[in-house]
Amino acid sequence: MKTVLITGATGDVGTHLSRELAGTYKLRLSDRRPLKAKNFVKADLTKMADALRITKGVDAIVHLGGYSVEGPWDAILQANIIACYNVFEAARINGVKRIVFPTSNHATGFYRRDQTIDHRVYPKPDSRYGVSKVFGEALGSLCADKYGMEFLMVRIGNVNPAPLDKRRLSIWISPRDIAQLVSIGIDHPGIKFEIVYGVSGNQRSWYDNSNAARLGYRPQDDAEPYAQEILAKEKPGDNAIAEAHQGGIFCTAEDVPNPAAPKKAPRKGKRK
Ligand code: 15L
Repeated sequence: MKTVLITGATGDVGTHLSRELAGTYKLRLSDRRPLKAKNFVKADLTKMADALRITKGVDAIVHLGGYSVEGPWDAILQANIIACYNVFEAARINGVKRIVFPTSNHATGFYRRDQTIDHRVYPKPDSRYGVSKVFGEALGSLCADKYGMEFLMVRIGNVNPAPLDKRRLSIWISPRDIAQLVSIGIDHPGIKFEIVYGVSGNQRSWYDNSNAARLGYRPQDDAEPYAQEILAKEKPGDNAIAEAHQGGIFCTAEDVPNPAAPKKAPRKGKRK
């Protein structure tokens, strides 16, 4: 059984993947935040020493750790650029060849919704966050060409048990479908550097995901059965730029609420 490191294991996607992949691989889970699990190792990946320690002796890495939405530049720089560099470099030093990198639909979020894009389009990030994902893709490409490392870049839409809104009807991916794609990334023998879209088989998809199909991806889910209920609830949007582009509000917002951020403690002495 392969030993697989999952960074960012306490996040939403990390939690889904740890559950879905538990019987298939020997998982080593890691995060900055604590997790009560025997196979957990705490690490701050902005520190190279931590990256070196947790990547030792694994067969593959699923590097989910990072800042997962638009936010302040320093947070993105530390979590998505410095930490990503440390993980890829630590993998190279420790001889770990295979990395699955969850990039994002926000690496290409400034493509319009009336366009269908495939894995060969040039990036059009919609945010600093999107730029940081393009950095990860570029660094992976360098490591593949220069050092013979192997990467599956999964431009994830939105992982959830069910799609959340109209935009997500086009980019949703179910937990079992993302697990299938990640398994392809870990096990497919021929991968050098590949980009795929992390979406289920959605009828409203904006992606030509033929590269994923070529690697054997057969999504089991489709957002369409949820469409009627979601569209009935959806109010017409008043942000024309967000509505026209695949990245939605990431195209205009300077900050998108980070569901993973620790809650602020209430100020002392403040009355209710
Ligand atoms: C992402 O890349 C984020 O990580 C996730 O939290 C969602 O916001 C998702 O994109 C999305 O576009 O819905």
